[in-house]
Amino acid sequence: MRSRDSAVNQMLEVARQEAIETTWDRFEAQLPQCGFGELGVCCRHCVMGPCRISPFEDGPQRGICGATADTMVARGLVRAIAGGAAAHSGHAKHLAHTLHKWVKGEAPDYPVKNEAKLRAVATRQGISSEGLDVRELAAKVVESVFSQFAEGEEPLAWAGATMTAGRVEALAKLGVLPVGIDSSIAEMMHRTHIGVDADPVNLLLGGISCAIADYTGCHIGTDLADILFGTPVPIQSEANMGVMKENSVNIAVHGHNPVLSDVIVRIAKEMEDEARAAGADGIILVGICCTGNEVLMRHGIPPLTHGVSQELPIMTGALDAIVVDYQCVFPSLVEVARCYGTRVITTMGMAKIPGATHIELVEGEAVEKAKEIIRLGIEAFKARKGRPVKIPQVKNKVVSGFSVEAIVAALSKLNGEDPLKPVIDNIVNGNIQGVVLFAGCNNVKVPQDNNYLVMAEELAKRNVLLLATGCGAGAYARQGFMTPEATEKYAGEGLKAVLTAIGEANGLGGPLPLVLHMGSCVDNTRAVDLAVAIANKLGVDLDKLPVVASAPEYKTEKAVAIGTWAISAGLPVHLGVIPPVLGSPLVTSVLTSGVKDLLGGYFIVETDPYKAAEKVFAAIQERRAGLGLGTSQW
Ligand code: BF8
Ligand code: SF4
Repeated sequence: MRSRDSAVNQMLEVARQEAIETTWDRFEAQLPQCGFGELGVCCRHCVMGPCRISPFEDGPQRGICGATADTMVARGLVRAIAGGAAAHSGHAKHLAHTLHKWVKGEAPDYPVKNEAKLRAVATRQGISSEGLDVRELAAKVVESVFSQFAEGEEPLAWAGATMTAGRVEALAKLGVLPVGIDSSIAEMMHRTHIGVDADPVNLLLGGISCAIADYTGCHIGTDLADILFGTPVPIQSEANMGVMKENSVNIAVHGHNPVLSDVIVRIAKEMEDEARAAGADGIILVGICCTGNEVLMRHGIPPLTHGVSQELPIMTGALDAIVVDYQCVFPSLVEVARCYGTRVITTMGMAKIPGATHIELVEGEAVEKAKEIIRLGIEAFKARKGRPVKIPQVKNKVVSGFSVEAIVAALSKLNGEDPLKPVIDNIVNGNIQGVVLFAGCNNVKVPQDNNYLVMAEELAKRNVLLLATGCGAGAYARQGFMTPEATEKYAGEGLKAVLTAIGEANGLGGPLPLVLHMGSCVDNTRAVDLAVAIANKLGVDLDKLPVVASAPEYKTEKAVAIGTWAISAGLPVHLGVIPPVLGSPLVTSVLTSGVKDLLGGYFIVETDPYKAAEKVFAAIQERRAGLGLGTSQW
C-alpha cells in the first residue's frame, strides 16, 4: 500500500497508465538505500572522505581524521538541526522584512491586519506600546525581531518570554540557551567542520541549543504571520482533490510562507471576471503543504494534498498553476507539469526550479505580481479547455482555525473567568487522559497517512485530546478526521463529552472536531503556548504535563529541529520513522533516555503505529502518575 488516501491511489493508477514517474517510483529505484547512510555512519565533511564506519569489527572503525561513529552520527544530526533552524528562521526573517517594508512605506499591500496581536506580542516582549501608533509599534517589534538573529549578549528574549520559567532555568543550567538565531546556526556549521567538535555529547548539547534557536524562529514566524494576516479563528472548508472543478481555473499555492499566498487569496476574488471572460466558471484556489495550511487556517482555502503526493493533482489534468514559495516543494513538479500544461511558478529568488516560470515576489508590487501569476493560471485554463480531466471525486469536510486565541475563546464560553479551568478539570478527572500533538510530514517510507490515522483512532478511543499541525494536520483534513462526525465515531466517552460541551457552548450543535488543526509547522509553537499556559496555571513545568508530541511520518530537517526542541521543552516525542542515528549506540541512548534526566523530554522511536500509540499512552500515564492523577490501563 502506498497511501491510505483514495484520491492519491486513484491518481497513482492514472500515473501507472500514463507512465508518469512519481515519488514512490523514485523511492523504489533507490532501493536498497545505503546502509551506512541509514545508520548515520558516513561523513562527507571534508574532501579526504567520504568516510564510513564498518558495522563489522574487522572493518574501519574511524574516518580518515579519526572521527568515530559517535562523532559522525552526532555531527550529522546537529547539522540537520541547523538546516531546519535555517529554514524556519529564514521564513520568520522574511515576514519581518515584509513588516519592516510596510513600516517604511515600501510595501503598502502589507498593512498590519491584527493590531491586537501586535500589541499583545509587544507587551509579552516588554516593548511599551504607550503613545505609539500601529506603525511606530510595528517598527519596535521588527527591531526586536531582528535583534534575535544576530549574536547578542543575552539569551534569546523571544524564547525566554514564551517558555515556562522552569524551562528557561533548566536550559540555562545546561548552558544551551542560544544568544542569536543566525549565530547559533553558524556555530553548528563551524562545530561540525572537520577537526572542531568531536565530542558526541557536546555536539548534542549544541544541537539542543540550535533547536531552541529553531523554536524561536518558529515562534516569531507565527507571531508575525498573525500580525500581518490575522490570527486564525474556526472556519469550515473541504479538503482533498475533489475540490477542483473541471470548468474552473484551479490554482494551487504551495510551500510555506503566507507572504505571497495571502495576497493571491485576496486578489483572486477580484479576478473572477477575467476568469469568466476566459470561459471558466470562476477561480478555485487550493493549497498544498504548509502554505496550504496558512491559507486554510485564515481563509478556508481547501487543502488539495500534502508532502509525498504533491505531484499527483497535476495528473488530473485540471490543475492550471502551482505557485510555490519555498521548502518541501519537489523539483519533480516541473517534469510532471510539462505533460499536462500546468504552469509551475516559482516566486523566490532563492528557490528556483529549472523549467519553471519565475515571477519574483516583490513586496512593493505584491498585488501586481499576484495578478500576473493568476493570469498565467487563466491562460493555462484556456489552453486546456476541451481536454479531458480526471478529478478523483474525493473530498471531506474540515473544520480548522484552532489558534490558541480561538481555543481560549471557545473555552471561555464554558468559563468566562477562567477559560483553561474546564480543560484542566477534565484532565484531572480523567475525561481527558492527556494531549498528543501530531506534527510533521508524510514520508514515502510509510504508507501515506497510515500512522496518523491508526494512532489517532487508538488514542482518541482512550480519551486523548488530539492536536495537529503541518502535513499531519493535512492528513487528518483530507481523511475527514477534523469533523464533529469523527468525534462521534472515534472519541472515547470522556473525550466526546468534553468536546461536545465545548461545541455546544459555542452554538455548534455538536462536538468540536476529533483533531484540532493548529496550523503549519512553525505553528507548533501555538501548541507550546497552550501547554505553557496550562503548566503555568498548574504551577508545574512542561516536563510534568501529560502532553506528548508525535511525528509518525516525518521526513525533513525542519522536523528534526522541531522534535529536538520539543524534547528540550520537556516532552516525550514519538518518531515513526527511524532517524539515522542507530550507528551510534551512545547517541541513540542519549536521545532516548539520557536526555530525560537532563530535560525531562526524550525520543520514543516506534514504526508500528499500534505499538506507537501504546507507548505514547504509556508516557501519558507515567506523567499522570507523577502528578498524582488517576491512571488508566491500555
Ligand atoms: O513545514 S510537515 S513535509 S510541508 S516539513 Fe514540509 Fe514536513 Fe509538510 Fe510544512 Ni513541515
Ligand atoms: Fe572523513 Fe573526517 Fe573528512 Fe569526515 S571529516 S570525511 S570522517 S576525514
